Amino acid sequence: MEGQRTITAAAAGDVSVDECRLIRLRTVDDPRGSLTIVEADLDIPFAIERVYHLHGVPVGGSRGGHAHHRLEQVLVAVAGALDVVLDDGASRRRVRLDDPRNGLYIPPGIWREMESFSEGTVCLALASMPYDPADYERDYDDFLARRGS
Ligand code: T46
Repeated sequence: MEGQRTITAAAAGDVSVDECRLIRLRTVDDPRGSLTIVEADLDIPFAIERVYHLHGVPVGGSRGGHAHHRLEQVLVAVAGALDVVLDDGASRRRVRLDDPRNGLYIPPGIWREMESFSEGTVCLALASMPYDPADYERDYDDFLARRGS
């Protein structure tokens, strides 16, 4: 994880969607199946404070529609597939998560929407902070204004 930028809350206002990236997670394959590993501060660039997973989302359903002021996350489609739409107020990227060996790192300051869930999708989220409703930006116009867009 060398050379990566440390993102503070103050810097989150100028984070680009290019700073979201897929992390190929270490995986051990053998005849019994595969085992994928995530160690905090080793495989992903933060200490994990919280874990949750999304499941039972209707096919084609969507979630999200917010940004975070300070939270860093890694999302992993441990089963099924979904699209994550990333938006920094100037640019958008769509990333398909359909491989349990891939984690999508999302820094603070990025608007995200999750769409196009397939049947039986389970999306694991590894989060850098405890749950804090005050960390959410849920109004897209406010988000754009804060980003100066
Ligand atoms: C994100 C995407 C990927 C809690 O009580 N604790 C928690 O840790 C979380 C994550 C949620 N909640 C409650 C708050 C709401 O009453 O669960 C309910 C659903 O949360 P929300 O509408 O924020 O769910 P999503 O799927 O839109 O967003 C979630 C995360 O909240 C968010 O941080 O990036 O997944």
